[in-house]
Amino acid sequence: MKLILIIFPLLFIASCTHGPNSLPAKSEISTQSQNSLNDSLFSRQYYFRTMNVIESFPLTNDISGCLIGVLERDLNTEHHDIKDSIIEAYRFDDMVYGKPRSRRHGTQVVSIIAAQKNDNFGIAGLAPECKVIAGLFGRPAVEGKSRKEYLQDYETIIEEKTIQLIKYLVDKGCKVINYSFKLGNMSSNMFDYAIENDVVVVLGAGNDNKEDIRYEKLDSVILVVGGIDQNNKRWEERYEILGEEKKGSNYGSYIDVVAPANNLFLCGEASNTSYTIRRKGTSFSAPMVTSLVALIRSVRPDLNAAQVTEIVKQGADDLGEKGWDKYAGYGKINFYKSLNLAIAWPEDNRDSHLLTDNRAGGGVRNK
Ligand SMILES: [Ca+2]
Ligand SMILES: [Ca+2]
Repeated sequence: MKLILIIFPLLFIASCTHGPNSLPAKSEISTQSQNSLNDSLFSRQYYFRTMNVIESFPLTNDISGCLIGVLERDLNTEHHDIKDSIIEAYRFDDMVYGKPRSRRHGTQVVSIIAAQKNDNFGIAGLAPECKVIAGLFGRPAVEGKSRKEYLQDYETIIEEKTIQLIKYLVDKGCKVINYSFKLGNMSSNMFDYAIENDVVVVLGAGNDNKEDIRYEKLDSVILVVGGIDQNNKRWEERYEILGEEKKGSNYGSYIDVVAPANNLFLCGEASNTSYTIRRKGTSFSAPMVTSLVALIRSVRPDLNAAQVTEIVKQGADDLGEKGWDKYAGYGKINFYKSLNLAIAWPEDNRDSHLLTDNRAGGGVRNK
């Protein structure tokens, strides 16, 4: 069984200095310290340390954040920790929204990127300096359809809606788009409009603990993110449902980089002050990379998508066998190293600094 626990507001009040009725006044919000943040659950956000995020704070102090697009089913736009970061949530008239459960995944994903930082409350996002536009594809309407017909049509409809949402987010000016869903049988071309318009797309590799060859068709500018655990090993574990089913990060020739995928404390959908604990999956690794891409594009808006993705890979900390490998890609993302690389990236002859897929002494990526 999935270990999903929701901390409802009462429990949250008991565990935090500030409950929902005692939110900090603006004047109480202290300036950011070099080593820590005052968010109540910050001590549980181990990935700020393991991805060198804290060291990178001085590099992004005065940025004007770029726009981030997030594709989701739905989300809780009123959650206290993320509401100020979401400037729009686009919904279709002909899709179904509204069940609280359908808002869980989106709320969690957005909170990794955009939760308010250093506000004495909840968690800190990795890029709250940037604003989010959520493109929400909901669920297809079921009226008049059998379950079989619904399932047959599901991917076709979601693919069509995803293409429309990508165009919407790109035309709105988003510089990076997060897609924390399975590619399934949907076309790898559905991201083409983003690529043609120099927008970086970030995908989670999936949680099936296998090589999923469908990802091999993706354009090389798309970043595919695998998941690791707190010990820098590929995230992998066993659930016991109807016997034994193994779950873990997918892997293969398409993995670009990895980021933490387990034991994550995230905003919840149950109320505007709820949090979910110990969440897991590559759905949450992807928005960590999306956050880094957004910060890079904010400090260097002149760089193109290929250069930005290169900076993410070059700054990564190699894991496992030397060089690129199919489990860790180029390694674990490192905010401090990649943001420093971005700041130092030359303004002219930039393409001459692009890496090929051959790293000295390392493996060769097949994509
Ligand atoms: Ca917060
Ligand atoms: Ca490696």
